[in-house]
Amino acid sequence: MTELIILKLGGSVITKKKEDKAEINEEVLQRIASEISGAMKERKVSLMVVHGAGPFGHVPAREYGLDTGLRDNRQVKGFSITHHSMERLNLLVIDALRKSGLNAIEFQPSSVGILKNEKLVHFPTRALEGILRIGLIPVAYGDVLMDEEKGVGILSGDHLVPYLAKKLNASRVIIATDVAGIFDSDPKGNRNARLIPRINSENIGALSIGNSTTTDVTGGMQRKVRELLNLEIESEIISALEPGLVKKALLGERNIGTVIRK
Ligand code: ATP
Ligand code: IP8
Repeated sequence: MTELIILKLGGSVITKKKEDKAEINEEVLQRIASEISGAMKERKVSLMVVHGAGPFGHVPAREYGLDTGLRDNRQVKGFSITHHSMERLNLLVIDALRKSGLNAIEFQPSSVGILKNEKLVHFPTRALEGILRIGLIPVAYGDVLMDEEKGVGILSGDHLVPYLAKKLNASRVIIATDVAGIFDSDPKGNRNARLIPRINSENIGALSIGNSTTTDVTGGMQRKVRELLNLEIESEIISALEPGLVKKALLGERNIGTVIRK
């Protein structure tokens, strides 16, 4: 297989997460899609996209308490509502990618994945490998899943990305979000926060990394960094709000955000 890149599009970029509204940022999403398309014309790589949820997933998941396990029947309805909302978002992302000429297709996590105590323990990838091999771009997302211990649970895109990167032997992971990378403290709360160009197991302890400032049931930035630090593959957190950076990252440019490597 050609070199594989996994690109995570953060919910804070593609949706109105700041306003807690289940709507997409249409212009930003279309601009990112055209950057991906531009990069794919210049460089032959396989690409898998995973996108986050923003309010499409986090708001109903919180409302129905899906992040704390299955306790009553009302949550079964919540499962269906949350998943359906994620499918709507997924379709909008795929529409944007297809409009830019990319052959993107949905890859639905809840129909194949199983969690155990919030950890992904089963996610068959044979179909995914075939899809990538013929040049399609599978687009997965954070979703509600069966959880063998808790009944139901939330699979964050931030958990799925490192899992797949390892299993599919990706060469690079790019996490596109709404800030320029990881700062020594949340840049949204501290104007003097400093961008940290590289994070490893030695300097992580000195940084104050928080959750998201909006509704987020999966642990926000803190979890992203923790998950990526455990990965043997290099990853980089970049801003997708700055035009051009997604394209640069896909073309192989490094050190444009925060590079994470154990
Ligand atoms: P989603 O989880 O919906 O896909 P996302 O991945 O785009 O969304 P968040 O999980 O909301 O993004 O994480 C991004 C947010 O993390 C930033 O908007 C910022 O406010 C917050 N954050 C907290 N601490 C830090 C830090 N030390 N450095 C950078 N961002 C931080
Ligand atoms: O935004 C969360 O995915 P994430 C998925 O990638 C749901 O953490 C359903 C809340």
